[in-house]
Amino acid sequence: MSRDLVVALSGGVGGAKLALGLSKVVAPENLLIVANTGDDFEHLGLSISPDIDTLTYALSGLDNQTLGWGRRDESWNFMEVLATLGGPAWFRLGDRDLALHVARTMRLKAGESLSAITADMTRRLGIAARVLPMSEDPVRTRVDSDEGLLDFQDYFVGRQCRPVVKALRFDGAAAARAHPDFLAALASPRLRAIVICPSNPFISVEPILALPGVREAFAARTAPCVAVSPIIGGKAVKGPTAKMMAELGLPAGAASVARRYGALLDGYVLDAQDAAEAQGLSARCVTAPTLMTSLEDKVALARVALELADALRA
Ligand code: FO1
Repeated sequence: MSRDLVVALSGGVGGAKLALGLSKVVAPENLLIVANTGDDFEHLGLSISPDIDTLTYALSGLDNQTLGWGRRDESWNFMEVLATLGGPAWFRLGDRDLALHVARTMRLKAGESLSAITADMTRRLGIAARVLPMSEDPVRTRVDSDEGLLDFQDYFVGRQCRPVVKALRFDGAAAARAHPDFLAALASPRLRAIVICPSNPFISVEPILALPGVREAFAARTAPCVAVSPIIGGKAVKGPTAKMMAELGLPAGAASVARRYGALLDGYVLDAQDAAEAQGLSARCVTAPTLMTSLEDKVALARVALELADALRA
């Protein structure tokens, strides 16, 4: 049986970029992209799954590359009128983006599973790879901060990551079931590689790892796990990763993320700027350009990650 199945863990903008790169080099039937749902929340009566949305838009080429979230070619009439009616305007939903949230909410209320809805919507948007929510059960990241216990989007968008993070909680994770297709893929004899995308480890990857059975599945893996550093030159490409590391008392830098993942990692891809950080890491390290601006950058980095995994498996 040939080992051709790639399982990618993704959240946020960096994750979606590498997922797009992977989707160009791995046949769609061999690529499973597991999406973090810890950022999900209910807003305006809508069930919103930001990391699924960011993946969906990136993989379908509909993403707003300036904002990093939401759609390109967007209009904001709904938000404009909502504000005049006294509705909350802090979390911005574009007119076209809104349709996705309304359709998802309607189908969830009708009893359809999040994974079935996601499979149908990504298919309709021309995406061949599989985007799979990490769980069908609710998991909610909450931020224990100097401004109190905050829902994730309140911290991330409402307060623009300003509060000082003391701890993160993944409410519901202990009772949630990792999606069975995710666990099955990790245990598959077809598994070629697990790729942890350059997402924020704390808010995008650790909610996935917090699901019962996931860390055990990683420990029993029969194929290498490779992570791509979300830190370049000691700074996060986007978002609060570096700030969170400082506030959580972790040394800044790419090596700190690899140490955080610990024994889950067999390989680690760092940016050339951080080559010195590879010293002393147990994972096999390679350096490569990890800033992804063009599609070519994303494809090249995906190839580096998979080549490292293939070398580790040889
Ligand atoms: N991020 C913002 O910084 N401001 C927003 O108004 C905002 C709206 C939004 C709407 C839909 C969606 O799927 C994502 C949205 N995001 C927004 C990004 C979101 O908060 C993040 O993508 C994740 O939760 C963190 O990775």
